[in-house]
Amino acid sequence: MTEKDFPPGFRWGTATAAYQIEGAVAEDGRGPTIWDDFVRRPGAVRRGDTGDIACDHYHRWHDDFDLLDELGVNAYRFSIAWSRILPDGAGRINGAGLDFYERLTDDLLQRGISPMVTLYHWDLPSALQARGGWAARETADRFGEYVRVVADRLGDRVPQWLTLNEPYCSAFVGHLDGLHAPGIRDEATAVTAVHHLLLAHARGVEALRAANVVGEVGITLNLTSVRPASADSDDVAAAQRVDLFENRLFLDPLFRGRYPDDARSFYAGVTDFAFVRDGDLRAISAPLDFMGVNYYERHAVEANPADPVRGWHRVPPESPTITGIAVEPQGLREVLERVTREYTPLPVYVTETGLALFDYADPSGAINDAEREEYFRAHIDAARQAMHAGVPLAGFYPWSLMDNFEWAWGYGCRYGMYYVDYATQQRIPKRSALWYRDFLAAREVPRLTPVRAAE
Ligand code: IFM
Repeated sequence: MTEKDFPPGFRWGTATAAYQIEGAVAEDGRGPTIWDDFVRRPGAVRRGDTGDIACDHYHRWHDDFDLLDELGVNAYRFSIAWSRILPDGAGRINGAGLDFYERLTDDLLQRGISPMVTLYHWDLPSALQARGGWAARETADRFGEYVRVVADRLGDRVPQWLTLNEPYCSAFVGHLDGLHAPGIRDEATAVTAVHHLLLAHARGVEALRAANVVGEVGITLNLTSVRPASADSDDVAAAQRVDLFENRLFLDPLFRGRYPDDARSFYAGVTDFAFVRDGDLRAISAPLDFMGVNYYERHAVEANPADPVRGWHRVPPESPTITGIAVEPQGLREVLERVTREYTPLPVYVTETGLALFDYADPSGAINDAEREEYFRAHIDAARQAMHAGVPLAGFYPWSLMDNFEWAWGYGCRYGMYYVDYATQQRIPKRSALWYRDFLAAREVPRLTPVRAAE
């Protein structure tokens, strides 16, 4: 790869999320969230780990931003914890929460690092879960009100907003698999949550537009590359079903203003979609400025003879990583090209991609994550190929800046470029961080100047 491979202004970043790094869960007026509750459920998270302290980023954020400088990135994606702003999810505003995220934003801008702010990365305020959570339509309206409060404070300076991170996971991993908060296992609730999350996105976009924010507005979906295990018509049909709920159930409403034709038949025995009201899909498909893609998985699907109508099996990969999925950079190229070809000409950002490992410090203290270095190299190259095939790719944000609370895994696996020694909170650059630093230095990535509203 040469420096000519990526256009000037390309955003090279990295990403984190509030609950995974901040800690300080009871400080400065923060209210509880569904994750604070879920981690206390016996067996929900490995070893009973919690995000109570996590990387203590709430107190160490300035030193952590020095790591961004050290890497040489010109962009950084972080999320705002709704319950730091509105401890009860609605109503009373907590100024200390707004002050915290204002400090983060201003410090990044001063460093020439462009903030991309995610407004919802899975940490719903508990008070809203008590009123039905994502199964309740009102939660979308509460999200719009929260976004308006944030936009009033930061709308004059944040260059890029993401309404939601990975609504697939919020809806299905949280409400069907029960592996994430709120830990529900009910398919009708999960599909209802899909719609209310998309409606929340719509309310968030409306709030940002109404506040005349200077920044661009987008959403991040985790997309998978799904293919049939064979040309057999049953395998092809099974792959289409998986593609429905992993990809099209989100892409179609956002970019075509309708649910896919096969959604109603697939969910016929589960829900009649009565939760969709007039005007919802028009609002959900309101124009955006960019699209975020998180990519982790390409997989083959075969039919399940025991359930030919709804069933499917994931073909186990030949070389699974510790989370059971294979390293398949080709899949990143496929999902990026699909978004551009089938859905939208908007600029696309890879807002996450990364590899879980059991990293450890060797006797010299070095963390030799050669597999992660290779993962990033190969995925950047796949993204470059997609760009040369016509995808308007505008940025790349490897997951993650540092090891952090990996949801149901707790601290049991690591995704960071910086190793976190949780006993001391020391951050140590892994081999992948040193590689990314050198990769960016070779490209002389310029810092980005902030956009500001006219005084
Ligand atoms: O850690 C998560 C992140 O919060 C959302 N995307 C996937 C990552 C790795 O599992």
